This record gives sequence, structure tokens and C-alpha cells, in this order.
Amino acid sequence: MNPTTLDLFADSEPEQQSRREQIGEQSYVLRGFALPWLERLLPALEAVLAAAPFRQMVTPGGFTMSAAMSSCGTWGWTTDRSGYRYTRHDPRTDAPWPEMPPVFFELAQAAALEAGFADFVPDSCLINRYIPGAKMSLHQDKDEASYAAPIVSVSLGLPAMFLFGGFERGDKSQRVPVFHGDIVVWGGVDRLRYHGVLPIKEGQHPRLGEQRINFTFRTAQ
Ligand code: MD3
Ligand code: FE
Repeated sequence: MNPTTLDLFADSEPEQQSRREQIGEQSYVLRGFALPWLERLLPALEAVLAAAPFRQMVTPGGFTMSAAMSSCGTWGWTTDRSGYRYTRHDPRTDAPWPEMPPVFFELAQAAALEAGFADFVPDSCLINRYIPGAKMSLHQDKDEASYAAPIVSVSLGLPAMFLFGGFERGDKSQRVPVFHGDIVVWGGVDRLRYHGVLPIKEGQHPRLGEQRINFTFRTAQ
């Protein structure tokens, strides 16, 4: 380890085995950050999904998204033929979205802090499920009322290749591999970058099976 590397870890909790990689001016990958939280995260995830199961949504253009989605927190992200929006209720059942489990909130806040964003208060967690072949095309996250807060993304299960683009669709993207337990945080000047996920490759994850699950925490309102 050189002195620069040591400085990088000077502020981190000693028990949190995590490496921080900077991928943009205000964007970081926190390798393995979610791993120590996993045994609390998974039961909480099961409870959310029991109340609001995964479903595949349709875009305004009429395409069925390959990733299946659910949400928890005050606001859930949905799309249908009439557009994209955050809603307080699950349109499948008309029930309020399940509350955000405390362990979700605490993990998102801890990861944001690790990336330099203090006081992150997410009010929305979109949960994406990818099976092999599923992908997410290049897009910007801009349905939120303000872009002041960062976005925190937790990856579980099968690995994925993120596309980390620029501020216009045609800008060159960098490819960032993400693995089980990694967290990506982006905000500030990087908040409106285009991004996407390449098709997930076949595989079996020892804990999650043949899928990738991603939590995307946002301050929607
Ligand atoms: C931000 N989800 O739900 S999040 C979404 O893995 C979404 O399910 C993806 O995009 C997923 O809106 C990716 C992580 C991510 C990756 C690359 C980015 C966020 C990024 C590049 C620039 C800005
Ligand atoms: Fe996105």
C-alpha cells in the first residue's frame, strides 16, 4: 500500500472491508460495502416483495421492460403507457408502497456518507430484478423533484456491466463491472449522467441464484 491508498481508508470504519473506486468527479464504487449488511438486508427484501411483488412495467412507447420492478418507501417509481412518475401507491393493488426497511435506509445513508454525501435522506427505493438477458438501456434519472441529492445503487447476485456515460446520449460511455455487494454512489456534477446496464450473462449466484437484484435509493421529493 502506498501512502495515497492509506489516506483513502483513513476515515472508514475498521470493520467495514470496502474499497472505494472513483469513477467520476463525484461518483464512486464502494466494493463489497453491502456484504456485512446482507443477513439483515435479505429478510427485509423478502418482506417488501411479499407486499409488493416484482412486475414488468411498460414504457410510454409500449415496450415491456426486461427488468422486473418493485418499490418501497414513500415514493415508488412506475411507468405505463401514460408516462413515468413517482406514486405513493402501488398501481397493481392501490395500496401504499411498503415502508422502507430501516436496514435499507441505514445502508444507503452509510454508503452516501462514504462517498462524501452527508445527510442523504432517501424517500424512495426502486428494486430492479434482472434475469440473464435482461438489461437497462441508456437513460438519465430525472423524474426527481431536485437533483441535489445523490443516488445510491446496491448490486446483489449475478455481476453486471454498468455503462457510465456523459451528459448526452451519444457521449462515450465507460464500462464499470459491478459485483455482489458493490454499491455505486453518484451525485453532484455527475447526477445527470446517462447510464445503463448491459444484458446480464448466464450464471448462478451461490446466494441469490440466477438473478441480479439492484436497489436504487433516491430522494424523489
Ligand atoms: C448513474 N438502475 O433504476 S443504477 C435505474 O443497475 C437504474 O438497476 C440500474 O439505472 C440498475 O434507474 C443502474 C447504478 C448506476 C450505474 C451507472 C451510472 C447509476 C449511474 C452512471 C451514471 C450515473
Ligand atoms: Fe437509472
